[in-house]
Amino acid sequence: MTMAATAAKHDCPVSHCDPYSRENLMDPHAMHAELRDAGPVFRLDRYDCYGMARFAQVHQGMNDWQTYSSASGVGLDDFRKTRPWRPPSILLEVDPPLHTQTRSVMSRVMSPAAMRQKREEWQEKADHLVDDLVARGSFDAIADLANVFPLRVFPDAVGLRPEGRENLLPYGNMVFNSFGPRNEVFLESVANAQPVVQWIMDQCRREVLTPGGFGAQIFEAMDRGEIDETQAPILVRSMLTAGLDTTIIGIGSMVYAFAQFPDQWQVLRDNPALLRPAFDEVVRWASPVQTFFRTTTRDVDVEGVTIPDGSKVLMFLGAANRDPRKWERPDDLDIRRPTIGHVGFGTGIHGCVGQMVARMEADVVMTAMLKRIKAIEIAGEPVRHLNNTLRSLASLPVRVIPA
Ligand code: OVV
Repeated sequence: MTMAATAAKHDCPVSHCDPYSRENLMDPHAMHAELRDAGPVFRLDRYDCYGMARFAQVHQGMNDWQTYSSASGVGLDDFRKTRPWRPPSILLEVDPPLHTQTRSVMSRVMSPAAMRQKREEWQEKADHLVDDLVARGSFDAIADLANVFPLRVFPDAVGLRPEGRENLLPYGNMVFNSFGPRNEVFLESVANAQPVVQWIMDQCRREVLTPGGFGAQIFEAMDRGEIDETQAPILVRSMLTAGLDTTIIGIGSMVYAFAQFPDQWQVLRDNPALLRPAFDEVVRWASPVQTFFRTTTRDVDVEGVTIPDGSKVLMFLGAANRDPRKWERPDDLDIRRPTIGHVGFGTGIHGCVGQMVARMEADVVMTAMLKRIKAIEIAGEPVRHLNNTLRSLASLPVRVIPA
Protein backbone atom coordinates (compact mmCIF):
# COMPACT_ATOMS: atom_id res chain seq x y z
CA MET A 1 0.00 0.00 0.00
CA THR A 2 1.31 3.43 -0.87
CA MET A 3 1.54 6.26 1.62
CA ALA A 4 -1.10 8.23 -0.25
CA ALA A 5 -3.78 5.57 0.17
CA THR A 6 -4.92 6.81 3.58
CA ALA A 7 -4.59 10.21 5.21
CA ALA A 8 -1.95 10.20 7.94
CA LYS A 9 -3.39 9.85 11.47
CA HIS A 10 -1.69 11.62 14.34
CA ASP A 11 -1.91 11.42 18.09
CA CYS A 12 -3.40 14.55 19.57
CA PRO A 13 -0.85 16.76 21.35
CA VAL A 14 -1.64 17.23 25.05
CA SER A 15 -1.15 20.43 27.03
CA HIS A 16 -1.20 20.53 30.83
CA CYS A 17 -1.52 24.30 30.94
CA ASP A 18 -4.37 26.11 32.70
CA PRO A 19 -5.75 28.94 30.56
CA TYR A 20 -7.78 30.00 33.61
CA SER A 21 -4.96 30.34 36.13
CA ARG A 22 -4.45 33.83 37.53
CA GLU A 23 -1.01 33.92 35.91
CA ASN A 24 -2.31 33.07 32.43
CA LEU A 25 -5.32 35.38 32.73
CA MET A 26 -2.94 38.15 33.74
CA ASP A 27 -0.67 37.60 30.73
CA PRO A 28 -1.75 34.90 28.25
CA HIS A 29 0.69 35.60 25.42
CA ALA A 30 3.44 33.11 26.31
CA MET A 31 0.81 30.39 26.78
CA HIS A 32 -0.81 31.33 23.46
CA ALA A 33 2.51 30.84 21.62
CA GLU A 34 2.98 27.48 23.32
CA LEU A 35 -0.54 26.34 22.39
CA ARG A 36 -0.23 27.48 18.77
CA ASP A 37 3.05 25.59 18.52
CA ALA A 38 1.56 22.46 20.10
CA GLY A 39 -0.36 21.80 16.88
CA PRO A 40 -3.49 22.62 14.89
CA VAL A 41 -5.54 21.07 17.71
CA PHE A 42 -4.56 19.90 21.20
CA ARG A 43 -6.08 18.40 24.32
CA LEU A 44 -6.29 20.44 27.52
CA ASP A 45 -6.12 17.51 29.92
CA ARG A 46 -6.83 19.65 32.97
CA TYR A 47 -10.32 20.43 31.63
CA ASP A 48 -10.97 17.29 29.60
CA CYS A 49 -11.49 19.31 26.43
CA TYR A 50 -9.80 20.19 23.17
CA GLY A 51 -8.44 23.53 22.01
CA MET A 52 -7.42 25.42 18.89
CA ALA A 53 -5.10 28.44 18.99
CA ARG A 54 -3.93 28.86 15.38
CA PHE A 55 -5.78 31.34 13.18
CA ALA A 56 -6.51 28.82 10.41
CA GLN A 57 -8.26 26.28 12.64
CA VAL A 58 -10.08 28.81 14.83
CA HIS A 59 -11.39 30.56 11.73
CA GLN A 60 -12.40 27.36 10.02
CA GLY A 61 -14.03 25.91 13.15
CA MET A 62 -16.03 29.06 13.87
CA ASN A 63 -17.27 29.02 10.28
CA ASP A 64 -18.60 25.45 10.54
CA TRP A 65 -21.49 25.65 13.00
CA GLN A 66 -22.85 22.28 11.86
CA THR A 67 -19.70 20.56 13.22
CA TYR A 68 -18.87 23.03 15.99
CA SER A 69 -22.21 23.64 17.67
CA SER A 70 -23.14 26.37 20.16
CA ALA A 71 -26.27 24.60 21.40
CA SER A 72 -24.51 22.79 24.27
CA GLY A 73 -23.27 26.13 25.56
CA VAL A 74 -20.22 28.19 24.60
CA GLY A 75 -18.61 27.72 28.00
CA LEU A 76 -16.86 24.75 29.57
CA ASP A 77 -20.16 23.43 30.95
CA ASP A 78 -21.96 21.01 28.65
CA PHE A 79 -25.70 21.78 28.70
CA ARG A 80 -26.44 18.16 27.78
CA LYS A 81 -24.76 16.95 30.97
CA THR A 82 -25.32 19.69 33.56
CA ARG A 83 -28.20 22.11 33.92
CA PRO A 84 -27.26 25.63 32.72
CA TRP A 85 -26.93 28.09 35.65
CA ARG A 86 -29.27 30.53 33.87
CA PRO A 87 -31.88 30.01 31.13
CA PRO A 88 -29.70 29.68 27.99
CA SER A 89 -29.36 32.59 25.61
CA ILE A 90 -31.47 32.05 22.48
CA LEU A 91 -28.90 33.97 20.44
CA LEU A 92 -25.49 32.82 21.70
CA GLU A 93 -26.23 29.32 22.93
CA VAL A 94 -28.29 27.98 20.01
CA ASP A 95 -27.81 26.81 16.42
CA PRO A 96 -29.98 27.44 13.37
CA PRO A 97 -32.85 27.44 12.72
CA LEU A 98 -33.70 29.24 15.98
CA HIS A 99 -30.50 31.28 15.82
CA THR A 100 -31.33 32.58 12.34
CA GLN A 101 -34.66 33.89 13.61
CA THR A 102 -33.40 35.58 16.78
CA ARG A 103 -30.31 37.00 15.11
CA SER A 104 -32.34 38.68 12.39
CA VAL A 105 -34.37 40.51 15.06
CA MET A 106 -31.22 41.67 16.85
CA SER A 107 -29.35 42.69 13.72
CA ARG A 108 -32.26 44.85 12.55
CA VAL A 109 -32.50 46.63 15.91
CA MET A 110 -28.74 47.34 15.92
CA SER A 111 -28.32 47.86 12.15
CA PRO A 112 -25.90 50.40 10.66
CA ALA A 113 -28.90 52.59 9.79
CA ALA A 114 -30.20 52.44 13.39
CA MET A 115 -26.77 53.35 14.70
CA ARG A 116 -26.33 56.28 12.32
CA GLN A 117 -29.34 57.87 14.01
CA LYS A 118 -27.41 57.85 17.28
CA ARG A 119 -24.25 59.52 15.98
CA GLU A 120 -25.07 63.15 16.63
CA GLU A 121 -26.33 62.65 20.18
CA TRP A 122 -23.49 60.29 21.09
CA GLN A 123 -20.86 62.58 19.57
CA GLU A 124 -22.08 65.45 21.74
CA LYS A 125 -21.84 63.29 24.85
CA ALA A 126 -18.36 62.09 23.88
CA ASP A 127 -17.18 65.67 23.18
CA HIS A 128 -18.48 66.79 26.56
CA LEU A 129 -16.78 63.95 28.46
CA VAL A 130 -13.46 64.29 26.64
CA ASP A 131 -13.50 68.11 27.10
CA ASP A 132 -13.59 67.59 30.87
CA LEU A 133 -10.84 64.97 30.81
CA VAL A 134 -8.50 67.04 28.62
CA ALA A 135 -9.02 69.99 30.97
CA ARG A 136 -7.88 67.76 33.84
CA GLY A 137 -4.80 66.63 31.89
CA SER A 138 -4.35 63.43 33.92
CA PHE A 139 -7.07 60.86 34.47
CA ASP A 140 -7.80 57.15 34.65
CA ALA A 141 -8.65 55.98 31.12
CA ILE A 142 -10.71 53.12 32.57
CA ALA A 143 -12.49 54.58 35.60
CA ASP A 144 -12.99 58.06 34.10
CA LEU A 145 -13.50 57.25 30.42
CA ALA A 146 -13.99 53.62 29.29
CA ASN A 147 -16.30 52.74 32.20
CA VAL A 148 -18.19 56.01 31.87
CA PHE A 149 -19.02 56.52 28.21
CA PRO A 150 -20.89 53.28 27.35
CA LEU A 151 -22.93 53.67 30.56
CA ARG A 152 -23.93 57.18 29.44
CA VAL A 153 -25.27 56.04 26.07
CA PHE A 154 -26.10 52.32 25.92
CA PRO A 155 -28.60 51.85 28.79
CA ASP A 156 -30.56 54.86 27.47
CA ALA A 157 -30.46 53.44 23.94
CA VAL A 158 -31.87 50.13 25.21
CA GLY A 159 -34.50 52.06 27.16
CA LEU A 160 -33.66 51.16 30.78
CA ARG A 161 -34.96 53.14 33.71
CA PRO A 162 -32.29 55.05 35.66
CA GLU A 163 -32.50 53.08 38.93
CA GLY A 164 -30.28 50.05 39.44
CA ARG A 165 -27.91 50.49 36.52
CA GLU A 166 -25.00 49.73 38.86
CA ASN A 167 -26.06 46.07 38.44
CA LEU A 168 -25.14 45.97 34.74
CA LEU A 169 -21.38 45.56 35.04
CA PRO A 170 -21.44 42.96 37.85
CA TYR A 171 -23.90 40.89 35.78
CA GLY A 172 -21.79 40.99 32.62
CA ASN A 173 -18.67 40.16 34.60
CA MET A 174 -20.47 37.18 36.15
CA VAL A 175 -21.78 35.78 32.85
CA PHE A 176 -18.44 36.08 31.06
CA ASN A 177 -16.75 34.37 34.04
CA SER A 178 -19.31 31.57 33.88
CA PHE A 179 -18.03 30.43 30.46
CA GLY A 180 -14.88 29.20 32.26
CA PRO A 181 -14.42 26.81 35.20
CA ARG A 182 -15.79 27.36 38.72
CA ASN A 183 -12.49 28.86 39.84
CA GLU A 184 -11.84 31.62 42.36
CA VAL A 185 -12.24 34.36 39.77
CA PHE A 186 -15.73 33.04 38.97
CA LEU A 187 -16.72 32.51 42.60
CA GLU A 188 -15.68 36.03 43.61
CA SER A 189 -17.88 37.45 40.85
CA VAL A 190 -21.01 35.51 41.86
CA ALA A 191 -20.95 36.46 45.53
CA ASN A 192 -24.23 38.35 46.11
CA ALA A 193 -25.40 37.45 42.61
CA GLN A 194 -29.06 36.93 43.43
CA PRO A 195 -30.23 40.57 43.55
CA VAL A 196 -28.17 41.36 40.44
CA VAL A 197 -29.70 38.51 38.42
CA GLN A 198 -33.18 39.46 39.66
CA TRP A 199 -32.71 43.11 38.67
CA ILE A 200 -31.54 42.12 35.17
CA MET A 201 -34.55 39.85 34.66
CA ASP A 202 -36.88 42.62 35.88
CA GLN A 203 -35.52 45.08 33.31
CA CYS A 204 -36.33 42.71 30.44
CA ARG A 205 -40.11 43.19 30.80
CA ARG A 206 -41.98 45.27 28.26
CA GLU A 207 -43.64 47.47 30.90
CA VAL A 208 -40.36 48.92 32.16
CA LEU A 209 -38.71 49.61 28.79
CA THR A 210 -38.83 53.14 27.34
CA PRO A 211 -40.78 53.42 24.05
CA GLY A 212 -38.54 53.65 20.98
CA GLY A 213 -35.50 51.99 22.58
CA PHE A 214 -33.75 48.82 21.41
CA GLY A 215 -35.64 46.83 24.05
CA ALA A 216 -39.04 48.12 22.93
CA GLN A 217 -38.10 47.33 19.32
CA ILE A 218 -37.52 43.69 20.27
CA PHE A 219 -41.07 43.58 21.63
CA GLU A 220 -42.31 45.16 18.39
CA ALA A 221 -40.72 42.25 16.53
CA MET A 222 -42.74 40.02 18.86
CA ASP A 223 -45.92 41.92 17.88
CA ARG A 224 -45.10 41.12 14.24
CA GLY A 225 -44.83 37.43 15.13
CA GLU A 226 -41.07 37.15 14.52
CA ILE A 227 -40.44 35.82 18.05
CA ASP A 228 -42.79 34.81 20.87
CA GLU A 229 -43.49 36.32 24.27
CA THR A 230 -41.06 34.06 26.13
CA GLN A 231 -38.26 34.92 23.71
CA ALA A 232 -38.43 38.73 23.67
CA PRO A 233 -37.23 39.22 27.29
CA ILE A 234 -34.33 36.79 26.79
CA LEU A 235 -33.17 38.80 23.78
CA VAL A 236 -33.29 41.99 25.84
CA ARG A 237 -31.18 40.12 28.39
CA SER A 238 -28.63 39.34 25.65
CA MET A 239 -28.21 43.07 25.02
CA LEU A 240 -27.77 43.82 28.70
CA THR A 241 -25.24 40.99 29.08
CA ALA A 242 -23.11 41.40 25.99
CA GLY A 243 -23.40 45.13 25.30
CA LEU A 244 -21.50 46.84 28.07
CA ASP A 245 -18.41 45.08 29.43
CA THR A 246 -17.33 44.40 25.84
CA THR A 247 -17.63 47.98 24.57
CA ILE A 248 -16.02 49.29 27.74
CA ILE A 249 -13.03 47.07 27.07
CA GLY A 250 -13.02 48.12 23.42
CA ILE A 251 -12.71 51.78 24.36
CA GLY A 252 -10.18 51.09 27.13
CA SER A 253 -8.11 49.01 24.70
CA MET A 254 -8.13 51.88 22.19
CA VAL A 255 -6.56 54.23 24.70
CA TYR A 256 -4.10 51.59 25.93
CA ALA A 257 -3.09 50.68 22.38
CA PHE A 258 -2.43 54.25 21.27
CA ALA A 259 -0.61 55.06 24.51
CA GLN A 260 1.72 52.15 23.81
CA PHE A 261 2.11 52.93 20.10
CA PRO A 262 2.30 56.76 19.94
CA ASP A 263 3.44 56.72 16.30
CA GLN A 264 0.11 55.08 15.42
CA TRP A 265 -1.75 57.92 17.15
CA GLN A 266 0.12 60.33 14.86
CA VAL A 267 -0.80 58.25 11.80
CA LEU A 268 -4.45 58.38 12.83
CA ARG A 269 -4.36 62.11 13.57
CA ASP A 270 -2.93 62.71 10.11
CA ASN A 271 -5.61 60.53 8.54
CA PRO A 272 -8.83 60.23 10.59
CA ALA A 273 -10.38 58.19 7.76
CA LEU A 274 -8.36 55.30 9.23
CA LEU A 275 -10.57 55.30 12.32
CA ARG A 276 -12.63 52.30 11.30
CA PRO A 277 -9.68 50.05 10.36
CA ALA A 278 -7.90 51.36 13.48
CA PHE A 279 -10.68 50.03 15.68
CA ASP A 280 -10.50 46.65 13.95
CA GLU A 281 -6.76 46.60 14.52
CA VAL A 282 -7.27 47.39 18.21
CA VAL A 283 -9.85 44.60 18.50
CA ARG A 284 -7.40 42.21 16.77
CA TRP A 285 -4.52 43.30 18.98
CA ALA A 286 -6.47 43.31 22.27
CA SER A 287 -9.10 40.59 21.68
CA PRO A 288 -11.47 41.77 24.45
CA VAL A 289 -13.26 38.40 24.22
CA GLN A 290 -10.41 35.90 24.50
CA THR A 291 -12.19 32.56 24.15
CA PHE A 292 -15.42 30.75 23.45
CA PHE A 293 -16.15 27.01 23.40
CA ARG A 294 -17.92 24.99 20.76
CA THR A 295 -19.09 21.35 20.99
CA THR A 296 -18.48 18.83 18.19
CA THR A 297 -21.52 17.17 16.65
CA ARG A 298 -19.53 14.32 15.02
CA ASP A 299 -16.07 12.79 14.95
CA VAL A 300 -14.08 15.42 13.10
CA ASP A 301 -10.63 15.20 11.50
CA VAL A 302 -8.37 18.20 12.03
CA GLU A 303 -5.11 17.84 10.11
CA GLY A 304 -4.96 14.11 10.86
CA VAL A 305 -6.16 14.31 14.49
CA THR A 306 -9.65 13.06 15.31
CA ILE A 307 -11.74 15.07 17.77
CA PRO A 308 -14.49 12.73 18.99
CA ASP A 309 -18.19 13.58 18.71
CA GLY A 310 -19.49 15.54 21.71
CA SER A 311 -16.16 17.16 22.66
CA LYS A 312 -15.83 20.65 24.03
CA VAL A 313 -13.35 22.67 21.94
CA LEU A 314 -11.90 25.90 23.31
CA MET A 315 -11.40 28.47 20.54
CA PHE A 316 -8.57 30.87 21.45
CA LEU A 317 -9.66 34.01 19.59
CA GLY A 318 -6.89 36.04 21.22
CA ALA A 319 -4.21 33.56 20.17
CA ALA A 320 -5.59 33.36 16.61
CA ASN A 321 -5.51 37.16 16.37
CA ARG A 322 -1.77 37.14 17.09
CA ASP A 323 -0.80 34.00 15.17
CA PRO A 324 2.46 34.75 13.29
CA ARG A 325 1.36 32.17 10.69
CA LYS A 326 -1.33 34.70 9.72
CA TRP A 327 -0.10 38.15 10.84
CA GLU A 328 3.19 39.95 10.29
CA ARG A 329 4.58 41.43 13.53
CA PRO A 330 1.38 40.27 15.28
CA ASP A 331 2.17 41.96 18.60
CA ASP A 332 2.52 45.40 17.00
CA LEU A 333 -0.41 47.74 16.54
CA ASP A 334 -0.40 48.78 12.87
CA ILE A 335 -3.56 50.58 11.82
CA ARG A 336 -2.58 50.42 8.14
CA ARG A 337 -2.34 46.62 8.05
CA PRO A 338 -5.16 44.62 6.42
CA THR A 339 -7.10 43.39 9.44
CA ILE A 340 -9.72 41.65 7.32
CA GLY A 341 -10.53 38.27 8.82
CA HIS A 342 -9.52 38.93 12.44
CA VAL A 343 -11.70 36.97 14.85
CA GLY A 344 -11.97 39.58 17.61
CA PHE A 345 -15.71 39.86 16.95
CA GLY A 346 -15.88 36.13 16.34
CA THR A 347 -16.64 35.01 12.79
CA GLY A 348 -19.36 33.07 11.02
CA ILE A 349 -23.04 33.05 11.98
CA HIS A 350 -22.29 34.01 15.60
CA GLY A 351 -20.04 36.97 14.71
CA CYS A 352 -20.82 39.91 17.00
CA VAL A 353 -24.31 41.22 16.20
CA GLY A 354 -23.74 44.34 18.32
CA GLN A 355 -20.57 45.41 16.59
CA MET A 356 -22.28 48.43 15.01
CA VAL A 357 -22.95 49.70 18.53
CA ALA A 358 -19.35 49.06 19.55
CA ARG A 359 -18.04 50.73 16.39
CA MET A 360 -20.21 53.82 16.88
CA GLU A 361 -19.19 54.19 20.54
CA ALA A 362 -15.50 53.85 19.67
CA ASP A 363 -15.91 56.18 16.71
CA VAL A 364 -17.42 59.10 18.64
CA VAL A 365 -14.99 58.76 21.58
CA MET A 366 -11.97 58.59 19.28
CA THR A 367 -13.25 61.44 17.12
CA ALA A 368 -13.50 63.58 20.25
CA MET A 369 -9.99 62.57 21.36
CA LEU A 370 -8.36 63.04 17.95
CA LYS A 371 -9.59 66.64 17.81
CA ARG A 372 -8.29 67.53 21.24
CA ILE A 373 -5.29 65.34 22.05
CA LYS A 374 -1.83 65.42 20.51
CA ALA A 375 -0.38 62.56 22.53
CA ILE A 376 -1.44 60.03 25.18
CA GLU A 377 1.13 58.95 27.78
CA ILE A 378 0.89 56.19 30.35
CA ALA A 379 1.29 57.92 33.71
CA GLY A 380 1.19 54.99 36.14
CA GLU A 381 1.12 51.22 36.42
CA PRO A 382 -1.90 49.73 34.57
CA VAL A 383 -3.91 47.31 36.74
CA ARG A 384 -5.59 44.25 35.22
CA HIS A 385 -9.08 43.05 35.98
CA LEU A 386 -9.27 39.24 35.76
CA ASN A 387 -12.15 37.47 34.05
CA ASN A 388 -12.32 33.93 32.64
CA THR A 389 -13.35 35.18 29.17
CA LEU A 390 -12.67 38.91 28.96
CA ARG A 391 -9.26 40.55 28.98
CA SER A 392 -9.44 43.98 30.52
CA LEU A 393 -7.92 46.64 32.73
CA ALA A 394 -9.25 47.92 36.04
CA SER A 395 -7.09 51.03 35.91
CA LEU A 396 -4.97 52.88 33.34
CA PRO A 397 -3.54 56.20 34.56
CA VAL A 398 -2.79 58.48 31.59
CA ARG A 399 -1.63 62.01 30.87
CA VAL A 400 -2.78 63.71 27.68
CA ILE A 401 -1.05 66.50 25.77
CA PRO A 402 -3.68 68.88 24.31
CA ALA A 403 -3.60 69.46 20.56
C1 OVV B 1 -21.99 37.41 23.03
C2 OVV B 1 -22.71 37.16 24.32
C3 OVV B 1 -22.02 37.15 25.50
C4 OVV B 1 -22.70 36.93 26.68
C5 OVV B 1 -24.06 36.71 26.67
C6 OVV B 1 -24.76 36.71 25.51
C7 OVV B 1 -24.08 36.94 24.32
C8 OVV B 1 -26.23 36.43 25.49
O1 OVV B 1 -26.79 36.30 24.41
O2 OVV B 1 -26.83 36.34 26.56
